[in-house]
Amino acid sequence: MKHEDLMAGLGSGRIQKAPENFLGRADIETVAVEAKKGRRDFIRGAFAAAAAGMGASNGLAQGNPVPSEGGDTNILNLPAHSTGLGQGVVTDGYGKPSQYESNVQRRQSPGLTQTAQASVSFSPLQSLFGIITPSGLHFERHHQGWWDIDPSKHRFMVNGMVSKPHVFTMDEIMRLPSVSRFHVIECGANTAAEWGNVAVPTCQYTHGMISCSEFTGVPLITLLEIAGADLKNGKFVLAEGGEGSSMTRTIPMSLILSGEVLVAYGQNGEMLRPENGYPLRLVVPGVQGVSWIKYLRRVELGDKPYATKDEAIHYLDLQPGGLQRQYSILQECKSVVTTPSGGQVLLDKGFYNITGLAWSGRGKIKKVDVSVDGGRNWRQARLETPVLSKALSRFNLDWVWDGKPAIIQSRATDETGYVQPTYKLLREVRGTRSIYHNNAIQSWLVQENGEVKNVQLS
Ligand SMILES: Nc1nc2c(c(=O)[nH]1)N[C@H]1C(S)=C(S)[C@@H](COP(=O)(O)O)O[C@H]1N2
Ligand SMILES: [Mo]
Repeated sequence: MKHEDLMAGLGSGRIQKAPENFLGRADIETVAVEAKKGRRDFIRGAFAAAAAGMGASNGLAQGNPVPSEGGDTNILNLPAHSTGLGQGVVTDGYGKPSQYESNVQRRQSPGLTQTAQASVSFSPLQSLFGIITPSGLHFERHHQGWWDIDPSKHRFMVNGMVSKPHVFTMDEIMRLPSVSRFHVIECGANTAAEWGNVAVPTCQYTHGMISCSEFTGVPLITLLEIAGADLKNGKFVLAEGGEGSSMTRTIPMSLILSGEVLVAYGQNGEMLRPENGYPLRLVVPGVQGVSWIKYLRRVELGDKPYATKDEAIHYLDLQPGGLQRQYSILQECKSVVTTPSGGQVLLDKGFYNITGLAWSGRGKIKKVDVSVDGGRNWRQARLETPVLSKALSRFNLDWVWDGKPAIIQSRATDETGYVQPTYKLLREVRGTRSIYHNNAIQSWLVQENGEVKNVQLS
């Protein structure tokens, strides 16, 4: 984009935020109740009502505009913060976001499940920058509720095909040589609702079961070696969670031998959050979220896959011919445009920064192409640094909206050359009745009135 174009566009390109930025908790509950009664269109209606009722309270300048006749008091008069005394240090021993950002929240999808202990909350992707998910906005997936476990009593056992079975305390683990790495975790069921057709209105709900953090911990291989693991005959590790869900997953030894799998206690520079497995969780880069066992209490080394309940009857991919695919643990290359995205409203013609996220369970992102005409023409987006393996990557692209309908898509390619598929291509192979591993290209329709809608192209 040329400098003159940018300057000409200043003052235009305003965006109204997606409705979850101003839907209150009570509104969400009403939506959930109505959805339970089978009123599927109610969700959409509630979002529309919230959008219509949005006032200046959301902290946007468009609710507090610069008067065209001049004389803007916001620049002419000195505000209190320019003349008075601010607040002192340690007003809050653990800082919080601004009061004007209080609607940036992880949220439960209205009507998705009736039990909060066996549910999901989605990260507000449309409100985040860069690649790191603030820990308080990390998505959550619990099968049996979350706990805040006393680390002094937490134990981690290594047994199975090992010569010296060992029970570690947290102190022991945290004394060992540690590594810190940035990785993305995506639930295998991310975007699950969209397999058959468009189901949810905004990218928080289409793609929000994903988060990216810096994790700190000890490579699992180190702990196995301390326990005298039989690395010649041991081919699989069973990892077990400590809370009531008895979440157990088989991890192939090949992933562990590379040193990539971590027994982690740190997340974004501090201890893990209780919702994310405090005090110990498994980090399995590139692999679907369910294998990232939280409240990790045991690993067992064995010589074959364990076919646990969460591998034999859940987390299967139903194929078009009726067969079930098992152990499809890798998260393939995928991307999503987070702005403009569903529920947002473009208020002007003119310059917009198209931005989004891309990732691959196979390694680094090589490039992201963006289309604004439903896939006829593509332009390569700018990949922002750092571009890390098995982590989120941020892309940006300049765009001038001419006020006509536009269909915005992103298509990611990873370093292995794998290209993110269209819905048409994915459904040819996988059918429409799957739950997991939907990595299709997402389409957002910008309508002439500026409203952005979730659509699927056939
Ligand atoms: N112990 C335990 N570990 C677990 C789960 C669980 O319910 N219990 N859920 C799994 C699933 S399905 C996902 S997607 C991730 C979610 O991790 P998060 O809640 O930190 O986002 O944790 C996995 N590990
Ligand atoms: Mo998950």
